[in-house]
Amino acid sequence: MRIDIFTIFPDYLTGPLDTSLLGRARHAGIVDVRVHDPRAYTSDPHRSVDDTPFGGGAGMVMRPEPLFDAVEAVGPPRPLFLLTPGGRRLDQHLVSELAAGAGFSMICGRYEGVDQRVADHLCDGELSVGDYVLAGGEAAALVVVEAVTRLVPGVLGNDASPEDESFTGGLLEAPHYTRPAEFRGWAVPPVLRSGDHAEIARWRRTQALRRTQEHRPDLLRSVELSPEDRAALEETGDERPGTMTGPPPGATP
Ligand code: JF5
Repeated sequence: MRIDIFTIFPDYLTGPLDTSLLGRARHAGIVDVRVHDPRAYTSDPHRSVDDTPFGGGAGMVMRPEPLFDAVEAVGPPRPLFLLTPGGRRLDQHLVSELAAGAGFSMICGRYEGVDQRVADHLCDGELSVGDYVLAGGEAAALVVVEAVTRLVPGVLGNDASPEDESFTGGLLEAPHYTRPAEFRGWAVPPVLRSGDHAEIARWRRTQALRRTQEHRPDLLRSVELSPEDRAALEETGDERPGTMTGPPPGATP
């Protein structure tokens, strides 16, 4: 997979791209991430990449010429996205689609703005990583690269597929625990140490359902729930033996 990134701050990306999973995947030749600086494609003596906005106003706007010249010189893989808070929101579905392709590219905008002709006549789409404003698209580009490349076969360090993890099946993950079995008085849920794998799978499903209901009820609406799932969600999760202090709500006195 090839991913090209256009940024006026290439140094911002080098550390993350050379580190950990992604660094190893690049070194192994599984992913080919190329960073390009539009400033290198300027021809004016000042090598300027921005200019004042037509119509007035604060801040500077990224000039179209260096971006068009850089993209046309490099011939990056398409689709080419402009990273901006106004773009299509990245989600795990889009991440999987990008991971299934041969590559894509991104232009990092700056918060003041990018000449509109870049979005209109150079890019194939605009992409957002969330409803907040960054100083530039660089951190957003790293989010996209990391989410996509971890799905590329051979990138994940272990042999477990990423299938089991958060958002697959549309639910948040069940909680994880490791040793010690008791830490500062907090015990690991006994079911996880029972060796009963069917019971453990049921417990994890229930935890995933309840967590999703609690933190992301919007996700739950697009999940197919079995009768067992519905039953697990209807229980409060508080019915540990010995903790009941009164009748359940609505009980007949
Ligand atoms: C940017 C204009 C680019 O802030 C972002 C961003 C937020 N979510 N996804 C991307 O990019 C930088 C800001 C304003 C253009």
